[in-house]
Amino acid sequence: MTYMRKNVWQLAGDWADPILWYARGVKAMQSRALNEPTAWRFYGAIHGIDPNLWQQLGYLSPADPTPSDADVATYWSQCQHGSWYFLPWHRGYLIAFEAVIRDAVAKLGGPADWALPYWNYFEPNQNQLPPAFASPDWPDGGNNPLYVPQRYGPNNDANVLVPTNLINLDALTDSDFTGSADGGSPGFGGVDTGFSHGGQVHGGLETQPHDLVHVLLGGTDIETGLPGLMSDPDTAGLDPIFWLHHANIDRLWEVWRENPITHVDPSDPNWVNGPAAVGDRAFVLPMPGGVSWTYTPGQMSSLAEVGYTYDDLSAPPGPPRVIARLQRLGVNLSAAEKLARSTAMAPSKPAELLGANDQSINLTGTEAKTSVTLDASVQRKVVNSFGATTAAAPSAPDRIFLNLENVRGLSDAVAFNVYINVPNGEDPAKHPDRLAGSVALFGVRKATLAHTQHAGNGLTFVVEITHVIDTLHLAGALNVSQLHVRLVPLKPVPQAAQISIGRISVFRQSA
Ligand SMILES: [Cu+2]
Repeated sequence: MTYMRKNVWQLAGDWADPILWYARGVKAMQSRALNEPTAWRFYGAIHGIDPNLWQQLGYLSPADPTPSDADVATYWSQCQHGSWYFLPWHRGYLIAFEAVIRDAVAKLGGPADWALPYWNYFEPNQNQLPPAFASPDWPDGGNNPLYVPQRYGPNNDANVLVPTNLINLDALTDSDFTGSADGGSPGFGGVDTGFSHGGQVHGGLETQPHDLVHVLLGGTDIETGLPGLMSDPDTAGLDPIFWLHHANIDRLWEVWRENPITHVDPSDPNWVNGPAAVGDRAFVLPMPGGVSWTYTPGQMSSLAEVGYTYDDLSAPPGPPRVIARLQRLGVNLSAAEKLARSTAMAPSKPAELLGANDQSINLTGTEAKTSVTLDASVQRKVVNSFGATTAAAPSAPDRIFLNLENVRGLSDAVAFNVYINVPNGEDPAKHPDRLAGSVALFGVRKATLAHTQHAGNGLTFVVEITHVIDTLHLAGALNVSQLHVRLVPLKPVPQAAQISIGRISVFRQSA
């Protein structure tokens, strides 16, 4: 039996069977007490829990029966972020959750082959929150189990949608699953870590679109300053839309793997066997009927083996980013394809620091600015890498990455655009060619508080700025001593969020 996960916007109606039965399954899970492993809130706590925040949001009360210490230690606070386990851990989480819902659906007389729909916000006219999640009412009467009031959207006005200009699928063209935390590409799937409930450097697909979508949907309650459920990893699993967002991220993993020549999952035993093989916590989830399921990342590598698929695994339209780049730099299509392939097959090179700003900066209000001073000798290597690309003998110039290091703060619901070299006094919004990328601080609060795994080091976000550097090169403006960086939040950042960026650095990585 292969279960089929379908596009939520292409079902037969707002309340077509897969979504109506999802709502009924969610309601069944919500009716279970907190200490039952297949309860809705138990499942949310597997992703993450902050008891204070849950209480403030009305999801925890002193009257709740607490699970045993053993259950808490085995199951709760397990989600993997900032790690090459991000994708496989969440795949298992979706599989187990889907089994729990399917079991509830079957017991209510619903379809035995029920599968979780996904939300592909990249599709034209499908970036609005699906209607079944937006209404307080539903066909069965009473409160809609899919509705939560704590979703504030990108403008904090409860219009919940994903602005498509802020998200992209660039990660799909990264040929390496595993990246490095040395300032270069963090890879498609993330960096090599142990068990990582909140790692420091987010991987490519995790940063974009995963983190952005979380924060854009969740937003902040402007009256209380509390995050929307989706904005914080400690509350995200409580929102029924979480599962449709993650099904889409999971689908994108499979879309990436559809290019089997250069896009392969890690073969390193530490990835394949997971953290339990080296004595750390196992990936283990409650299944229906009191069963507990332990899984490894290697077991998540094949959709055929886990028994489900998606109704659409097509790659996004247009040439892969790496080929489009080479063409823009004057390489013809067939040479670009050949070069992109040989580059993808080669092991990735270590990154080299090109420059950094000289002090930490705070991000409050509507903008923060800083300058990155470039090292002249390293810069010469970048310029030379462009010079080596000729039509007759093409080679791939360096890729350039901007790192926002040790980002700390108390609010995850902050997203901002990063611009490079916008002329002084001009509105960055009028210079889209200088937009390096968009970043959302999903997980920053946890990573800032000293009692957590990384003892307050904050998060590091890696933004590829190759396309902006190419633009400067083509305009003959690459040979400069400094890059000017402007961070422009989507909404003014309150002082109370205490967002700071320890260092902004720029790295080169040769092909
Ligand atoms: Cu997530």
